[in-house]
Amino acid sequence: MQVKGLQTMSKRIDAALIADSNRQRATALQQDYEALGKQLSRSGIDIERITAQAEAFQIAVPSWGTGTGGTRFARFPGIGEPRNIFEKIEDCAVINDLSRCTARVSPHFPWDKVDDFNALKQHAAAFGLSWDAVNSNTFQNQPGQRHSYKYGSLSHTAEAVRQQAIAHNLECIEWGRQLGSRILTVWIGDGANHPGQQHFQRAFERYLESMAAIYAGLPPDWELHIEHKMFEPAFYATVIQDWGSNILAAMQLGERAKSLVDLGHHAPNCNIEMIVSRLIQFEKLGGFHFNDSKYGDDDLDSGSLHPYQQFLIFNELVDAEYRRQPGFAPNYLLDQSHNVTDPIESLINSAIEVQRSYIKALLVDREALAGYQQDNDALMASNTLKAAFHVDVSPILATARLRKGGAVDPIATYRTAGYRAGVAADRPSAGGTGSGII
Ligand SMILES: [Mn+2]
Repeated sequence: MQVKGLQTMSKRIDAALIADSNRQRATALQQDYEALGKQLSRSGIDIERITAQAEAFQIAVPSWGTGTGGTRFARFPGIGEPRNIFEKIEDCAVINDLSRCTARVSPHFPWDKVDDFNALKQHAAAFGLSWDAVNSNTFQNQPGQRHSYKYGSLSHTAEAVRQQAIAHNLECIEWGRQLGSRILTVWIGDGANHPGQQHFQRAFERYLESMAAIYAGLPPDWELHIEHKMFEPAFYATVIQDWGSNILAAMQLGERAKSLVDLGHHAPNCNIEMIVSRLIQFEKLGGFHFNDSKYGDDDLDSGSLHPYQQFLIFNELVDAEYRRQPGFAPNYLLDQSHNVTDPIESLINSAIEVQRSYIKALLVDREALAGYQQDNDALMASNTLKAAFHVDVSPILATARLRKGGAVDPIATYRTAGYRAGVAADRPSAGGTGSGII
């Protein structure tokens, strides 16, 4: 189906349409960029150096984020939702073509399992995309599965269930290896809904034993990332409940086992940036699942509620980067559930909001901050962070996109292209419930 702005063969957004959209915004952007450049130069900051870092910034998108999510109560499908990993890749290409900071996709198995992984790898490469962390799934039963995960997976009391869950993680590594990934991320739903239901220590011992078997199956250049979550689906206790259990498991398993921080998986008001600092210090920060939340694991768009918290996290990350902290190479991924927005628009927005936090953190006057910390000048230390946070770096982000062939205004350009309506005809609703809350 021919739709304005869409190339019929690949459904990619026409580069000419992006260029035309950019042309309309070029003069205003140039003026804003020059003004910001002058403002930053008064603080001794070269805007070109910052823009180069914006151009280098990358955050992966989750394959499962391209469909409309849902809640525990219902899911309201959007139009033209991708029905399989090949169509998800098409949507991820749109996100990257416009934002130019999301060239990697994180698959979730067995949802994204295919017969020919080489064909999938080539399909993604044709869109300029490669593969991020692979994610296993032992938090729900799959068709034809022999043993149920109703009472757990890697920590289950029954040996046969644990072996089945281990085998699934090992096949995820193999599929990821074929795609060119180098990280396996493991999150389990194991836990208890009732006091007394589970022996805390024995469950954790069984989990560690299972994870050791998975760790032993990692290729030498791979990392194993452990994701904790305070509650859900187990509402009384989860086996990997918090960053404490997480780092204990990572330390027990070995050097290439690291902790993953999902922003929504902590207790309310938790000081996440301090947890990040601790993980950095002990070389156990594997990476992030970025999202935002107000009450729990809400999986809302990154930076939509707590942009200052996200900035403070990046303040720790940039600090570690500048200090050349050993073992510091965290992986960035979005993990969101889009219930009321077009997932493509939310993922574009969110990737840029995370990039924005990174760029603002680069503007912190670290020498001044260290001085205020040394002198116990709490107010000026805080103001030093706020001064960077309050700078509107939008012209830097837009210029970085422009220079890499992306869109100055990605959302407006996406809407002008009419992509969603264009793919809707080829993608009748599958009627499935999918998933998104993990
Ligand atoms: Mn997550």
